[in-house]
Amino acid sequence: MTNQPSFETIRFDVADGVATITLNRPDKLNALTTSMSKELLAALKTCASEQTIRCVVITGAGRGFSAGQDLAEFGQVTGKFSVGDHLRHGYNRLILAMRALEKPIIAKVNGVAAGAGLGLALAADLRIASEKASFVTAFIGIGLAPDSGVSWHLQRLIGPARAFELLASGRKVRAEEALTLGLVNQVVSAEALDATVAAMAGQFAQAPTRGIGLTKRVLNKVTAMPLAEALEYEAQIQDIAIQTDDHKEGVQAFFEKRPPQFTGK
Ligand code: LHQ
Repeated sequence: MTNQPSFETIRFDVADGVATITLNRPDKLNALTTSMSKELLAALKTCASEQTIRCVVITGAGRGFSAGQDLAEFGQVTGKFSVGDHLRHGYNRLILAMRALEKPIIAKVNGVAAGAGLGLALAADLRIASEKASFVTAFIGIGLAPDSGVSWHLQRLIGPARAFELLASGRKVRAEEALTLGLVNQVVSAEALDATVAAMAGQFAQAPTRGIGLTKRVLNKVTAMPLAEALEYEAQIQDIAIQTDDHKEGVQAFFEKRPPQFTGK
């Protein structure tokens, strides 16, 4: 990739097919501002359009992943402000862009993920957490209901009763409990987090990207379908997947008894 966009509130680094987006307001635990949401959306657009990017990692600088909406910025709004519009123009677009990105997204959860920051972590395809990570729904702490897709993702991941308990109490869930609940895929020591995620992202960057993208498309779609429709949708998507170069390469490599060389096409 030649022209990497430059940002103020996030870092955007691309190397070896992996784009790493780092929320970069460490003094405020990477609390999300309007400019940060805009920059995140722009970075995700680049991830979608740039063919050489085959995996995305989202993480936070410093000791937090993200403490959610920056409450100082939010506190400054006056006049005819609509929180609904704030969500529609900001977090809703961001969460939808993450789900629509047909490339794997790993949330590297280095520290606390709260409110809309939790929303970002949950909208990723996988969550790898440091033992120092924690998860706080946070909305109820300021008298609010969930937003940023947290209601939708949380109850699918851990079930409605557990989701309700976490949303209604706002209590902090530490990494080990998050693993037991199914909120994260893996917990590793803080020292091992970078290497664990780098190894996983490196594997995804060599994987059949279109097949992974279509997998994501199927999972997104079938969740709202009855079985018969889901089966039909799978059949339609498989008609697309079977045309990819990586499918042909996978079958050929199998018969030639060699490791496949996937190009992501
Ligand atoms: C913060 C924040 C923060 C600003 C820590 N903002 N500075 C959408 C639309 C509209 C409205 C509202 O919301 C939403 C979606 C949402 O995200 S709602 C949820 C918003 N987030 C929260 O309510 C979480 C507030 N933060 C906390 O509860 C704690 O900070 C957590 C549990 C995340 C971490 O606790 P600690 O590890 O003890 O850190 P800390 O509280 O000491 O924070 C460190 C610094 O970060 C501190 O600044 P300072 O200058 O005093 O060192 C905090 O003020 C700042 N910070 N969260 N959301």
